[in-house]
Amino acid sequence: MIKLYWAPRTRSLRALWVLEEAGAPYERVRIDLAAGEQKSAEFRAINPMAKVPALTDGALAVAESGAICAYVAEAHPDAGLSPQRGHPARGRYLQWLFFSSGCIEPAFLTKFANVAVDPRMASFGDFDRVFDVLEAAVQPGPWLLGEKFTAADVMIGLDLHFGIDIFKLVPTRPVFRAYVDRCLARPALQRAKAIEADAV
Ligand SMILES: N[C@@H](CCC(=O)N[C@@H](CS)C(=O)NCC(=O)O)C(=O)O
Repeated sequence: MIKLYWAPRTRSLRALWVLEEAGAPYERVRIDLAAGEQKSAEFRAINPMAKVPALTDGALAVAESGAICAYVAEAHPDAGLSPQRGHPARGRYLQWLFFSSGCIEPAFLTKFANVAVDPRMASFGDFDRVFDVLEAAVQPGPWLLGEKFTAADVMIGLDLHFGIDIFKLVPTRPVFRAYVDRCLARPALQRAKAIEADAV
């Protein structure tokens, strides 16, 4: 059975959400970050980066929330969270899965740190380009790939939710607001948030 190593109010929410969407049984193992449990040798054997989330499934271990989303989607094809190999939508699906760590997170970080980066050198170009491109991607809706919700919406939906509602880094645009609200209305995300809320 899948074991999710997680902590509340972290990027673990991505993993909780995708697992709830998949509807598959999983066990949660809470890592106490304040107590430094992420640095234990036991946990580092699962994620040498000493960060949550991380997941095991028998002998398999995977960390990085985007990779966890991809793994869960492929391990549970019946949930329809990823286009099959060879499907034309698979290219964009992979692109948006990787866009979070490749473009959105570094764009957030440079904005937080108020650091100017040459757009030709920065993996994300510049902050406005990232969110202009995302706006065009979510505009047709309801999801990134159209009618079908996928694991890529877990990554992008939470980035936009956090960027707009929590960090207040991304100016609210009507298209983003509507997309984030659709994400927040999903029962699986509500269950994931309830799991977090119950964890004191
Ligand atoms: N790139 C990783 C980032 C994971 C990450 O930064 N996790 C933070 C919580 S959001 C963490 O475990 N921090 C504890 C620490 O670094 O000691 C992912 O997407 O999963």
